[in-house]
Amino acid sequence: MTRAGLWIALAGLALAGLGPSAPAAAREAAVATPLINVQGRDARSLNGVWRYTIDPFDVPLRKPRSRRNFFEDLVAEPGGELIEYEWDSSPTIHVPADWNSEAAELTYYDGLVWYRRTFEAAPEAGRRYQLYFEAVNYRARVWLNGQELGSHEGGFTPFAFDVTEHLSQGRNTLVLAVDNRHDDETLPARDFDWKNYGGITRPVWLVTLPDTYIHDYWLRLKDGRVVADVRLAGADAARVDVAVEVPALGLALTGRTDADGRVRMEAPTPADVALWSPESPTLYDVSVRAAGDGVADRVGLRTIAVRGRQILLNGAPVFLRGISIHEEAIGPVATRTLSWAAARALLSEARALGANFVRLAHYPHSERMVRLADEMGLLVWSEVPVYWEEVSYDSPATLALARRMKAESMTRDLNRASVVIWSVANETPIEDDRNAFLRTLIGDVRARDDTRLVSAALNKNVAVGGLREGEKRVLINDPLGADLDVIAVNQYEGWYGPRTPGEIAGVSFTNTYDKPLVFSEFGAGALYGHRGPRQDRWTEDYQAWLYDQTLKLLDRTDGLAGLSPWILKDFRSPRRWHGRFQNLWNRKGVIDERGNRKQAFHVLKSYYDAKAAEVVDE
Ligand code: GCB
Repeated sequence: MTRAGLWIALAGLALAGLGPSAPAAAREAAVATPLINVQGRDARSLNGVWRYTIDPFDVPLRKPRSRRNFFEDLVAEPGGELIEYEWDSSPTIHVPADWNSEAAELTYYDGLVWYRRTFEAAPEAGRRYQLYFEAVNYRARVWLNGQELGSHEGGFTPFAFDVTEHLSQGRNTLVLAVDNRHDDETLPARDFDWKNYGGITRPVWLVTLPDTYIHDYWLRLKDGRVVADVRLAGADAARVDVAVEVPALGLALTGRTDADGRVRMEAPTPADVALWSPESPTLYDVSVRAAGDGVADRVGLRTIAVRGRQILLNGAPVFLRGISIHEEAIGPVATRTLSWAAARALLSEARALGANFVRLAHYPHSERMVRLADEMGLLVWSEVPVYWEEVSYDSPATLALARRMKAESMTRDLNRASVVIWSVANETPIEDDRNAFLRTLIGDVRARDDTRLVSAALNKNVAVGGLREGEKRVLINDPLGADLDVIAVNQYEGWYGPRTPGEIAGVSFTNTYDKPLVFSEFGAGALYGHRGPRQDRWTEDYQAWLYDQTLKLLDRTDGLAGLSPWILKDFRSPRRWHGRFQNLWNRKGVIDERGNRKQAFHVLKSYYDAKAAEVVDE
């Protein structure tokens, strides 16, 4: 199939997945999302040692000439033509990894890097093959055996190519051009407060599929029923028998796909279902079978909803004892790429803090993180990098990109019980273009998933004037609040601006919406081990004082449904220049980069331990 043909086929599938009742806006947004749950399939890892070469001037892409086209993987013949590269002698790099952590000279490299690996294959007739990338930051162009398969933009979501027509018997050469530069129309745009780790940062797979295969599925509770959607793709997806089974519940759903390869099946919720919750994160073995294909998964069943200012998990009020987390491993090297152990270490530290909720900021984290959150009992806030005011809110291309990113992230994680809040943005300006942009995104999210909550981390609100000395009242009245289920606010009283933690006592926040309120960020920078009078910035004591005062402010705030302070761990950020305390690290972690706990960790832990012991009023 040609590249255009492939995308048309996939776009058709995505449209079908939205269902007949999807509103027009969502139908326009339909995009090609890749198949899901690769590890539940016949998937071969293409991780390991690859070759790389930097290309800071984008030469082969701008001025293609055979002797330097990396994707052709040419080898010079003795006495032959000049070839100005040699893959087999190029330096090596791990996949998955960010290139910055792989070689000292790449620590601060932002630009184009070429990657190559070879692999042996023995494709069989009647099978389908897909190359699946869990994430490449930021742009990727992909060639297999010299043929360009396509490209992908966005550093945190999966994409795939059907390579059935391109795979050779024997040796195959896979080449990627990976560019991590950002501009005004990318997401995020040019300025963001984390390290722009480049590269093939998440695993790569070659997936073998039957000619007709299970593309995606979604099992959830809805209105007292277990509902399963399954979408098939490939040669013969129409009018095929499908079965979804949860043996431990004695549940067997069966159905037959429609002309588009889709089927919805449902049954009453079994009376003996053990609902998923942080206290008891039950996951059920689930099997999906159709047309000779089969996929296994482990899925939790629960409901999430709001009632007035409360968030209800399985019908009962829940207080979100949260912490924000960047996807960066604990340890002095601080890589973006998380092994299972590194992901578990981050989430274990959140559990040790007494958290039942993690804000996975500011982009979709790896599938490992959400699968572990399912297993470990942590509720998840999942976000896309529509971040700060530099985003081009008036750009149709940027909007299309945001819609695709959100769709890719959602489709991947629809079966994860841990994910309860879809966030569409962080700290965006109150202006018409932004409102229209985010409303479109919110419309898409609701059309794709009517079983979860929608939020965005807001920050600009109106301070009320004419108050007594030392008093500051903030009305949370961003107009976007009308479109959200959960109002979330980032605020830095006592850190940015002239106020100190001692003055937080005069601050109050009033939520003008009759909706749950979450403080999605607050915090202060502190260098681990730097102690002193609490008035001194950058001491652990200042940070602990700010936590203490802010938690009191939160307790005075009506309708508070949770918090996710900024942040679990100190993280790399090249816009944090203070030579003594930062050295290109954002120091707002309650643990440092090696995992040492600061004083604020203990303040927050005591608060969470007390909260966990409270009975939330019905
Ligand atoms: C924010 C941003 C977060 C920053 C943080 C800070 O409001 O949402 O990405 O890292 O403040 O440290 O300033």
